[in-house]
Amino acid sequence: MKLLRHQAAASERVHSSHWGTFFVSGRPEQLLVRPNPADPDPSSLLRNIPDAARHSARIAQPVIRRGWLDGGPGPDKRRGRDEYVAVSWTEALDLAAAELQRIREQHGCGAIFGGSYGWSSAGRFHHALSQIHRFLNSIGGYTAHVASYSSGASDVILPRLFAPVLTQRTAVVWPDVAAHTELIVAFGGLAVKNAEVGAGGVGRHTVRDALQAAKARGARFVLIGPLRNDLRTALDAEWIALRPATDVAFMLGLAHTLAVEGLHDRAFLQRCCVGYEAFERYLLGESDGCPKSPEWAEPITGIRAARVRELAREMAAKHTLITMSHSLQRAEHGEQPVWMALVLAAMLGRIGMPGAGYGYSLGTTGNVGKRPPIVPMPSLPQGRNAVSSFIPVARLADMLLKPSEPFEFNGQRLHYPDIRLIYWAGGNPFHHHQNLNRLREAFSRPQTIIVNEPFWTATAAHADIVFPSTITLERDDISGSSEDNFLTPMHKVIEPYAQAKDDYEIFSELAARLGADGVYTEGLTSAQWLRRLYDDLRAQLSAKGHVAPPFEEFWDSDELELPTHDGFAGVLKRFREDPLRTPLQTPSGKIEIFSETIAGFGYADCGGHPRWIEPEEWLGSARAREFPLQLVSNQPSSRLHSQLDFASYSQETKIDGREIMRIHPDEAAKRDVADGDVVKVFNDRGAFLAVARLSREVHPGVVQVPTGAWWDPVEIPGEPQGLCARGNVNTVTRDVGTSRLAQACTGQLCLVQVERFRGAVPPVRRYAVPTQTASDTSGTP
Ligand SMILES: Nc1nc2c(c(=O)[nH]1)N[C@H]1C(S)=C(S)[C@@H](COP(=O)(O)OP(=O)(O)OC[C@H]3O[C@@H](n4cnc5c(=O)[nH]c(N)nc54)[C@H](O)[C@@H]3O)O[C@H]1N2
Ligand SMILES: Nc1nc2c(c(=O)[nH]1)N[C@H]1C(S)=C(S)[C@@H](COP(=O)(O)OP(=O)(O)OC[C@H]3O[C@@H](n4cnc5c(=O)[nH]c(N)nc54)[C@H](O)[C@@H]3O)O[C@H]1N2
Ligand SMILES: [Mo]
Repeated sequence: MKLLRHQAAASERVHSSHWGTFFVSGRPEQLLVRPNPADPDPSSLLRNIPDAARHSARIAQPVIRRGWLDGGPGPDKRRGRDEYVAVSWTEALDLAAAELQRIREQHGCGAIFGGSYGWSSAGRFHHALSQIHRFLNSIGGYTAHVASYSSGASDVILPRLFAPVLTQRTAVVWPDVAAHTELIVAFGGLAVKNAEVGAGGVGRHTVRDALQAAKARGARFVLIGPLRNDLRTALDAEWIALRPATDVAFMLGLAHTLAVEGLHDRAFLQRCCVGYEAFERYLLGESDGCPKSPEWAEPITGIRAARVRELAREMAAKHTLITMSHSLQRAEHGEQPVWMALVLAAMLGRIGMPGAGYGYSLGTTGNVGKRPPIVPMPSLPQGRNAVSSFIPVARLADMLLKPSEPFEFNGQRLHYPDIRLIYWAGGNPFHHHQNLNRLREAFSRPQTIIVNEPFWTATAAHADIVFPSTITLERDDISGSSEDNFLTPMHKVIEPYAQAKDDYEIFSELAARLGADGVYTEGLTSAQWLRRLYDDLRAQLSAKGHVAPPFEEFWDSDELELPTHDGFAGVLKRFREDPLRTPLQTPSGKIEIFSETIAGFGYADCGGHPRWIEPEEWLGSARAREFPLQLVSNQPSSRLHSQLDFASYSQETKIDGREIMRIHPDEAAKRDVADGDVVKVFNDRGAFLAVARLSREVHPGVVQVPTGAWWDPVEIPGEPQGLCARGNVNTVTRDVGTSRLAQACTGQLCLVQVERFRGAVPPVRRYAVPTQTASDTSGTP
């Protein structure tokens, strides 16, 4: 264990973010940011920090929506279109506490939706999600959510087949890839830009170097996906540009070749897996009369059968690693590719060998595939939630629009709770959710919506009560990720903006008004909490025989490097050696190629083994006649989701404030669209504007626009639902679950049409207070 110092200048303070550690100094309006010199590949996202702290997008004081203030709580279609009235902290806190109390008394705590999904900011103590959950638990509980937008399908299915998503993230570690892998078949790629971030912080960015080391040793890369730049050009990858959403058909073609040519590892399938026989009957067409041969797959995927066959043979001959990005499962029937890739890796028989097998989600963030620390990172205890109702996270709008209606989830029949109050802190549903016009309708239903936010996001602009939160630079904290072995002090660098308060302070004030401050704060200041969290970590380390320095020494350093262990890779190695003595945590103790449990649920959209199920929105569906382009809405390269979208680096990747849409030149020509034209991207759910960029790195039939532009629908003639002028992709995505099993987010893909925008182009509005704020009655300091 080591304390590290990196010779920060006297004026600099060490700080951290989801995209890395940095040193900061300078004026709040224009901060000077220097990446951690010990980081071999610091993230460019740091360039969004200098001008963020005092941007006009900051929320300056507590505000109340005019309609709520005048008319009281209740459903209201003006949400998102109303003006705001500035009030004092006391008034806002009194109103919010009284409303929480009213809902609690009249409807019970289950009527409060506090799931509050979102990435929030780095920092173990001030982590907004931990704070809001602890607060709501202290006053009686809340309706929660399960799983994530990132890996909602895998979160549910992988533990039944292999291991929980968090566990399997170390199934294959980067040092082993660098040293051993001969062939990397990457479904959805291994985009280095995605590895720039990691929830909680990234001590060292190591993915680029690991890929390069594998390449230098002679590893070959195959990229399977619609976009060429999902793998670095320096890796000389072969690009197999298949139609999006058809990977399962492609994989079945590979599996079929392995099976008929006897290239599958029968011994491994026998020893370490269950259910191969049932799957093979489907694969060979014995159960349904349709062999899943490469010829069968070709018209679905668009990939020549001969190419599939060659690749299958090469995969069997080499030390092969299959990786898969989360994106494939953030789509209709997203459970299937996750499962099918596991089956393919099992057939190759190298699961549990270093640098081979199945590296699900490797590369999707900077910390997947690192050796994890030997103790969990410190975290704020959540208390106990006395309410048992929950939703799968992406069923948010369904819950609000269909109270009391039944739905299926993971073998259970549940009912949507009747939500009267939403409280959000640390997330942006008007970024992350699909079909935003529908979400706006859903957000008109509750009686009250409360949001804590540092910035005027579309979510804040749909709330009734808005509390201005501080950003991390305005408070002391400790950062660290449970998958990374660096703990970093985050020093307060600047004073809170205007009247902003820490979430901890806001919730303490509310808890006090609701008679729960003792439970929520335990009588501790935030400085005392930091010390407690650190001391807990110290005690855990000490129990494992490691001596960590006292808090003061840690606080004076720049990083604490923690010891690591071999993670799930080590577990899999032992499992492979002796599956009976060291079983997996699945029902059979083995890898489940056939799952009796899932088969027992009787779902038509997710059966007992993986299969090709045609989605409703793909290039081969009837709907594609009307909306013939598949929109890939992937993660942005210049920001984390919607965070700091207004800041300078994010803005550099736009044109006149609008997102860029990449399109193949042939598709552009069909539509008379030239490079640089403003285009309308639309379907029957909505429309947004973007700027066309012609690119041969995009599969024909596909257009790509990154997520993260702040939703800003402008009402113009001829566009009854408005048109998002900045280019938020979720204006057009589809709000439907992956299947009855996981009910997960399917936002990555949807069908659209594109045309040159011929009207007067509406300007992109400034990132600032939505509509006109009534004159400040409280007096901003
Ligand atoms: N179409 C489509 N949609 C997608 C995806 C996709 O691939 N395609 N991907 C999905 C995925 S994987 C994810 S994870 C989600 C991400 O969705 P989110 O996690 O909701 O997105 P963020 O922009 O990170 O939102 C975090 C919010 O927290 C606020 N915040 C930061 N720090 C603090 C703080 O200290 N206190 C408070 N109160 N607030 C704070 C930020 O200002 C920001 O508004 O999006 C999903 N949506
Ligand atoms: N810079 C940056 N990095 C990030 C984030 C960010 O916002 N910014 N967000 C982080 C988060 S929360 C998450 S969950 C991860 C998400 O990690 P991922 O889900 O892996 O990331 P995406 O960029 O959404 O998708 C990766 C690629 O998948 C490809 N793809 C889409 N559909 C298909 C398909 O049907 N088949 C195949 N073969 N490929 C397909 C697309 O070409 C896309 O570029 O990224 C993390 N990293
Ligand atoms: Mo995510």
